[in-house]
Amino acid sequence: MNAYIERTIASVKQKHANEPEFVQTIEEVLSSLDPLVNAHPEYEKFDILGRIVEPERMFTFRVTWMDDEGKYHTNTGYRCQFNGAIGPYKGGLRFQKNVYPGIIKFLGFEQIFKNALTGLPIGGGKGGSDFDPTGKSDAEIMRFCQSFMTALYRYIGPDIDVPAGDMGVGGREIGYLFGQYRRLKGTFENGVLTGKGLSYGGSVIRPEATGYGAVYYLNEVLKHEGEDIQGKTIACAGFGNVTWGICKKATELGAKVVTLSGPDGYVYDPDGVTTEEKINYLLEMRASNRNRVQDYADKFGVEFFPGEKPWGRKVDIVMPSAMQNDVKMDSAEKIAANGIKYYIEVANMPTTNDALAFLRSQKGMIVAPSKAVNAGGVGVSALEMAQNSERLVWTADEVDRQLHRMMETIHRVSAEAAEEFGLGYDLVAGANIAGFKKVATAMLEQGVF
Ligand code: 2IT
Repeated sequence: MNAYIERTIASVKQKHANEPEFVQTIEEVLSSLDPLVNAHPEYEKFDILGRIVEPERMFTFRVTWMDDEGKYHTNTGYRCQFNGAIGPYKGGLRFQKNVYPGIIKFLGFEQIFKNALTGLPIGGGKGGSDFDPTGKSDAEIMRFCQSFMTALYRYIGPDIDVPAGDMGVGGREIGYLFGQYRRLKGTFENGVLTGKGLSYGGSVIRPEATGYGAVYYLNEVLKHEGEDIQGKTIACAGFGNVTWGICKKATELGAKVVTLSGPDGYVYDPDGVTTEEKINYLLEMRASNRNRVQDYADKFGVEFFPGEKPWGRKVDIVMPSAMQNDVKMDSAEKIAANGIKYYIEVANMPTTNDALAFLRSQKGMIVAPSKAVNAGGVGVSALEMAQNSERLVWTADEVDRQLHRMMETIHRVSAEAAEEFGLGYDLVAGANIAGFKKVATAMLEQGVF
């Protein structure tokens, strides 16, 4: 490997030994960049790698809130403004009890390159809190969001940093966060957040965008292989917003999602999550805050596998769409043994690095990386920002058309970047190279700081 890359990885490993997820993404991205860094000695001269692995700014803040019994609780809030070379920092907020700096940094780092791949002017950022929304009442969620925004509002803005949702943060939370921002600022700056409700500046298709975009990307891969999506079976994970969008679009195109998962296990529905009733039930399951996928099996009379993951199922396409490190070596071996041809990552970093390397080395298997596949979500967030700044509203057809084109372009640009360096149809390396190159160019042109 290029010596400058090796030195950068070694120094991140040493400095962030207690943040394994961050080290993992750094190793994954940087090790793809060998041919690019070899071809660009100016990267080392101006220390692009050393600079890009260091957040421009990252801070924590205190979030104290009152529960329904009048008891006070204090959580930690985070915002990482990782890289602003190509646009205002942009990225979601994650509310989950396991949130700590290593999670925020890995998500922020991935976000830089994902956002660059959208082709739109957005930098990389991420934030969140170790607040656990499970079992909280609506009033508790509101008070938490108000306290969170009270601490954060001075440091964000439509041209500074534009948060959105991620796990634990959906339309309801964005509404409370925006209400508090507006109350504190005294201006109607709705471009400060995306994923808003339609009544105050949200974009149509934003809730569907990540899942729709993932299926559009999948469709490009299938076209490249001369195959049709019609009739294909898909194993998904989770049952949240992203998986919901995949089920909707897959159904529309004649494919079917046959597995869903949760912390309690997975369900197998051989008929697919294809009816309106089933697809809508995913929303109900999420809104119930129970975080149990067994509810789906009970309701629709399908099999539930407690404590298991769906990756041993023989399907046409695997789309891990739940969370980081969901697919480890043991699951990867099952996927390979089943002869599955399409491994399409959806969640941020859903595969451990050893499992990812193993899958990429399988002959005939096509692996697509999440930072490309799930970029339609943040891409439509950028379209929401554009509508807000123009003070107008686009139609669903217009947004969907732009999303579709964006995903085609991301797939093409990734494939071309890999091809340029003689790597063949390597979508993982291609996405890393194309995303990185755009940000590095902007950094070089703006001088050293
Ligand atoms: O991981 C992601 O790209 C998101 N959670 C969406 C970020 C956004 O700004 O819409």
